[in-house]
Amino acid sequence: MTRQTLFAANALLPDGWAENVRLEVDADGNLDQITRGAAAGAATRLAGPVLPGMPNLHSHAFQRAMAGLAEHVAPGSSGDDSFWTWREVMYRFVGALTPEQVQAIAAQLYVEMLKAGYTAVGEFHYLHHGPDGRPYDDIAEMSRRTIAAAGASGIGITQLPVLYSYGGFGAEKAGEGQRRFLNDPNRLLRIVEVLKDSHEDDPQVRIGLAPHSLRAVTLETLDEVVAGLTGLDPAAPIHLHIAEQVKEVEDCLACSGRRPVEWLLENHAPDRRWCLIHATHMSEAETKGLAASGAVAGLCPTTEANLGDGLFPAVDFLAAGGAWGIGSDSHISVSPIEELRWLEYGERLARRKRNVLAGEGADASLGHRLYSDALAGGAQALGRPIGALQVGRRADFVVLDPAAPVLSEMPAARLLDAMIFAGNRNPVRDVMVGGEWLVCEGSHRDERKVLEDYRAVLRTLLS
Ligand code: NGQ
Ligand code: ZN
Repeated sequence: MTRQTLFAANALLPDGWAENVRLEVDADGNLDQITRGAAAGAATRLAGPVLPGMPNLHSHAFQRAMAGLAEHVAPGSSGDDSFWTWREVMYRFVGALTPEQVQAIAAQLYVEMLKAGYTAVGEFHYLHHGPDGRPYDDIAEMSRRTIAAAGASGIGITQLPVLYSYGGFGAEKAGEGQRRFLNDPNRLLRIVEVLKDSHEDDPQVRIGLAPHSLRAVTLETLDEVVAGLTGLDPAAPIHLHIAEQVKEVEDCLACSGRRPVEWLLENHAPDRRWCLIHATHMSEAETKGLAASGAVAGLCPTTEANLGDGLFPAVDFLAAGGAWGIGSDSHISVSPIEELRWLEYGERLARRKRNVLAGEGADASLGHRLYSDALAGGAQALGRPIGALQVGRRADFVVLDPAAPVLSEMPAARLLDAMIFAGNRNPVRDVMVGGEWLVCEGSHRDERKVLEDYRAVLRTLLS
């Protein structure tokens, strides 16, 4: 890659919108100089307002291919569908997926993410083994597939191989539908190690780890795997699903006498390395405790709505200064706009108020607050230098379409409000990741071929 000099009439810098900004990108794809009030000179002029690309901190890539297939009443469920019946559908779907299919699905998903303005993904990856539960010859085969899809599409990836050992609280035996997921801490750490070796020098890849949920591990295996990861990389991200469903809270209470977040805070002191996915059901004390811990709350509002989880206590968590970011999780929607919009709309509907998450300041832009919080939390959770137009970070950014009707004549201070709350058309025009242009005028460089492969996979899966 050669050095690039770019010029934006408007760019969202860490302290807000700035005019006439020159962005210099070095040969490694990092921002190495940013000048406000600059002259365009010979720089490449960007077509519209420029935003840092959004990190997508929670993805189960394979689920993209089942989006829409669980939106009818499941036979035999007597109309009483829930998260738990959806999970059965998902387990059946996952039963026969091959590594090639997973790669093709992930490639399609990552292209869609880039076109929507996500420039990095946290892949919470638990589909490790063959359909009979036996590991592939290469223990990290499946993880390599999502990393390869990310590499080909150009999106940055934090691969989080998942520790899944049990079927429920109290070391309950895992079920048939979970056999492709299972590892003990040793084997999981081996996956982490081989992936780290393969991607040591790649600035687009970070390796962390994810205990699936408190349902799938015990205190001992959680300790063991976290200690092992810390030995390999003391700052590596650790993600964990927590307190998503009421039944999960009840089972945790029955087993340990503690609620899930309470249990984790007491037994494992999560810190800034941690990202707690969902954390939907928290008491006031848990909400304050999680905010104070420095861990990121990984919110996935469209999936949480789709699965009937409940509402995350966003008002209290934000008031307590908690860090948070967004993920598209099951990918029934792949749009940072929709995640941020529904985080706010959930609160409006529940409270019958408006501009609920805007925070302090009479003229505060709600859109700006949501977008910048999610950038910071997302970057922290993915453990990569992303999420800001700032020297030393990756050159990951999105150029908005100046011709998008909802953005017309909008002053910079209202751009993010309009983008998030006032339209359905994707306003992303161009996307650069790590100094490479991946999306130009709304199209990804490989989208045709990627879609063709994805269609072929779906034909097989649905026949
Ligand atoms: C997952 N997804 O691992 O894909 C989960 C469902 C579970 C979400 N929680 C399975 N959204 O939690 O057991
Ligand atoms: Zn998840």
